[in-house]
Amino acid sequence: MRLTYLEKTADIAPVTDALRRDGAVVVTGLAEPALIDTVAEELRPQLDASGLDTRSDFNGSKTLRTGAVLTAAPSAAALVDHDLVVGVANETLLPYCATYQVGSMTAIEILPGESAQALHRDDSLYPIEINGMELEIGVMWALDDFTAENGATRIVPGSHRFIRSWHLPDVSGWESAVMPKGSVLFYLGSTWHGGGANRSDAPRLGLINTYSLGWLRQESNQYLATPPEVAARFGTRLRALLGYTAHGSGDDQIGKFPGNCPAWVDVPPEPAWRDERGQVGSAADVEAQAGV
Ligand SMILES: O=C(O)CCC(=O)C(=O)O
Repeated sequence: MRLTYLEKTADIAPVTDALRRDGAVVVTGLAEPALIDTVAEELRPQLDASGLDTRSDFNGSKTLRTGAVLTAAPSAAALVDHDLVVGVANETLLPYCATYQVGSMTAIEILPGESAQALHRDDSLYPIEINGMELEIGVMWALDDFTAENGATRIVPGSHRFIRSWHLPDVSGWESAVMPKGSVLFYLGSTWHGGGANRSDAPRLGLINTYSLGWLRQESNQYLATPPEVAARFGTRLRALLGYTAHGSGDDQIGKFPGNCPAWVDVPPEPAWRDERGQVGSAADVEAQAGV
């Protein structure tokens, strides 16, 4: 199985279909180069200040990482809240939740000489697996050209169908998500993937945003990464995505907040994000079933 590449004009349906079928898909050239350059420039000081993490094998010792992306780079809002991303997340996650949320936002710069990151699945954070239910998706924006030499994300197409077992799966079928700057790689939380080795002489910068079911705890605390006074500068949909809204409705809300918060969203802008929880057995249902 090979990764599918779609044009930036692709609709939500073919992207979602390929994501569900293969566990990952690339849409090329989705964001304008000028926007990507601005995001990269805004991230630069925070990335440089972040320093190398020499303690973690997983994060790499020649890799810069920074969260609090929107605080450093407000222009990244256009990527986090992109219509295609939200459309694909709606299709993939809303069957299992009333609202979903940003789980993490991380700019990752793989420097020359870095070795390949261990392949992994992002949803192993959560100690449950429910057949057929995706807990999260990952969305990796290429802020540089991603090449096989500079550490393009490695993806194992089809690996979302691997069963979890005591034994590690055969992940030898990985493929580099080679894509020009401004492209985006979608992958399921259950898909095996990881950063590539950088054997080039230039860094590789990417921005990974994950989106997870709204009743799960966020991987990185977005209320601290983007505090209310910063979040309040962004639109309603993005604030809801950051978690400044409750999951569910009526008596079945999670994360509700009755106080004052400048970023709070009472009703998410997409109605489908908060359907009333189903109740069945009313007189109307009985009549409908009987075809009255
Ligand atoms: O940098 C990349 O291409 C992927 C990084 C990744 O998957 C991770 O750090 O969890």
